[in-house]
Amino acid sequence: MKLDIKGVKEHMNNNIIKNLKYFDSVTSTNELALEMKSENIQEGDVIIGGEQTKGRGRLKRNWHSPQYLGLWFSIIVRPSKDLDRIPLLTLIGALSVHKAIKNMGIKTDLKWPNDILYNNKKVCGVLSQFRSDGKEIDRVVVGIGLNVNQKEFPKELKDTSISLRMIMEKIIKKEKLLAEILDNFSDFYQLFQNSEYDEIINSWKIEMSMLNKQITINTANGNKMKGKVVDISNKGELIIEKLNKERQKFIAGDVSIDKNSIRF
Ligand code: BT5
Repeated sequence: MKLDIKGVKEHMNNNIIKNLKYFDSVTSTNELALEMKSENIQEGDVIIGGEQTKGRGRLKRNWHSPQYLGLWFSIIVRPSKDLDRIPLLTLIGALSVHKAIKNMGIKTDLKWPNDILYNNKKVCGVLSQFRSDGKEIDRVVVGIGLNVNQKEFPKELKDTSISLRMIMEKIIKKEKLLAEILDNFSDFYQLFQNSEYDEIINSWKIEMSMLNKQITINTANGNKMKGKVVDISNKGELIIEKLNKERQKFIAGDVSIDKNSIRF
């Protein structure tokens, strides 16, 4: 069913989110949010799509976003922070969703940096992008894709994806859920603006099962590295310890937990 924006607003209670802008069909809510003229946006605008015809993942991957079956939206913020803190906003996006669905009784796992998994299947992905005018950040767009009411997925996603409906075995109302996610985002964003980074990272680490596990990380430039996850820095970097005990930080990458990984 189509999202009822009035219903979302009725459930929402925070100081950050100001305007919910709904489009029945968009190419990509992130794309739209990035393209809008500076004077037409403000912090706390949210662009929501009923469907996305060209939904995007990281590294130009596709994000399957069928009509009315999920929550496909982008939150626009204009933080007063240095660029190197921006990755934390991706973590905040995922944490906000994670907390809302935990409240529904669903226990999911946060996979650094941008995934929410249930039984190893992806229920949500986050893509943060920014626009800057020279040195200054003009806006950061935190794009969130949450599978809500799909009954099935296309062949290529079937084994790796899941929706809340498939988990709960019932149709989920999207309005209250979105309101809660936006309220959570607002709370975490306030911590971010107050530079309370450790609070954010601690909330993340509690819910992340890859801590202390052996993983392989594939970086955007094609490098592969193995190690044990030992921490997340307060800039949102994954810190791994290699066999020779040397530690290395990563700001992006695709992580897989190695089979037979031992929990230390
Ligand atoms: C992501 O990328 O997970 C980021 C997804 C962000 C989507 C939101 S929706 C609103 C906003 N507007 C956009 O255009 N994007 C954002 P990544 O980690 O690179 O994962 C992408 C991979 O996930 C794909 O290559 C597929 O394998 C898989 N995938 C695609 N659609 C999926 C879906 N609906 N559910 C689960 N997995 C999916």
